[in-house]
Amino acid sequence: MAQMHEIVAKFAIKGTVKDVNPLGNGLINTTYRVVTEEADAPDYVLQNVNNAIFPDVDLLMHNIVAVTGHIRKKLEAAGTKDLERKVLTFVPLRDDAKKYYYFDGEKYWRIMVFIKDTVTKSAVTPESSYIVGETFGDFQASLADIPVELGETIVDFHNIEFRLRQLDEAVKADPVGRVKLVRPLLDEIEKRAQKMSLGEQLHREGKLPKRICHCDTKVDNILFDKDGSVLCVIDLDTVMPSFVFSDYGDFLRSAANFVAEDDPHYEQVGFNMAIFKAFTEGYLKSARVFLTPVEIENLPYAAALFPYMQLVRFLMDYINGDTYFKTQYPEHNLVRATNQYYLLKSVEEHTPEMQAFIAEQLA
Ligand code: GN1
Ligand code: MG
Repeated sequence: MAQMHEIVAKFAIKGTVKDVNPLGNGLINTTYRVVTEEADAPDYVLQNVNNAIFPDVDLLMHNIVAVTGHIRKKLEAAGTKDLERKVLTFVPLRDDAKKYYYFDGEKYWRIMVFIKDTVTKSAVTPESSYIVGETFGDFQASLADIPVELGETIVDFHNIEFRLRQLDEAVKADPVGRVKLVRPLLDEIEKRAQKMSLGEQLHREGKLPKRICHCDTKVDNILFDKDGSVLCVIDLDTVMPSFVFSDYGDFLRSAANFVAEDDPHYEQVGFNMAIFKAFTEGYLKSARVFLTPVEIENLPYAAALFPYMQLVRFLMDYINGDTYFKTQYPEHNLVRATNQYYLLKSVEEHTPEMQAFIAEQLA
């Protein structure tokens, strides 16, 4: 870990480094906890940003610093208590207070303050889903007036037409001979391709705006306090302009599945309407003021779009020989894709019920 200590030393942190230990289970970046000696110095989170996935780390850190700074200002203005635990704080370099990442010639590094006594979850209750819905509505609302323009950290990240084209290319190339194993799933994807491209079509017709969204609203990307209340949203690499569907749909994809996204017990996969209802109620409470009728009307579409998109992405990675998502065993991406397919089917079955619930909320 000697090399880690040298990297940490580049940043303007307080205190003396005692230890650097692995932390968390993200599929993309690698994360460490930096433990400091002194009681009055915070611990830190050191992260190596995956440059293969995020090609423009400069733009990415510019987005993140703008977003966290904007949220912090609003929390301050509102007199929020316990502010340090409600927004991430990134640390600049010791010799350049304007720069928030360090390139060691090979890898990109950044450091943020470690927030103490937090709980992360991969499952939520209806009660916490309501609060999370409200949180993401607030997150989008509070970024609506950010005074700088944000870039796309991954171009076309949640563009389903683009993802389908990528899948097509993977199938044509078939680099590791796996296409023959996934024909039925490819057929299921193809059947729905037109319908699932609705968001992009509406956008082309000028009927659907892009707003600043989080774009990775999994339950594990929220820090909760010990009492279950939401502290803050983390993992901001994908904060960028997108359809509000991204945050709404991607949260439901992870939270309203009865099982984890890589659970191979497909008969247990399903869309949890209690979570859907609580989350939607909370989301509409804070987001109603800025959502357009087209956005609201298509929330059930968003609930289907994200299992669909993740099915496409996991399957594409399986076909490509597991080059994108970290995997623990050879069929991991196929299991994930199949799981998402069953979730999609369950969402589709619940569409009329979702529509009725949303209409009821607005009445
Ligand atoms: C990735 O790294 P992690 O787990 O937060 C991915 C998301 C997927 C998610 C699926 C940049 O997020 O889009 O929904 O895995 N992030 C990127 O678990 O591709
Ligand atoms: Mg993430």
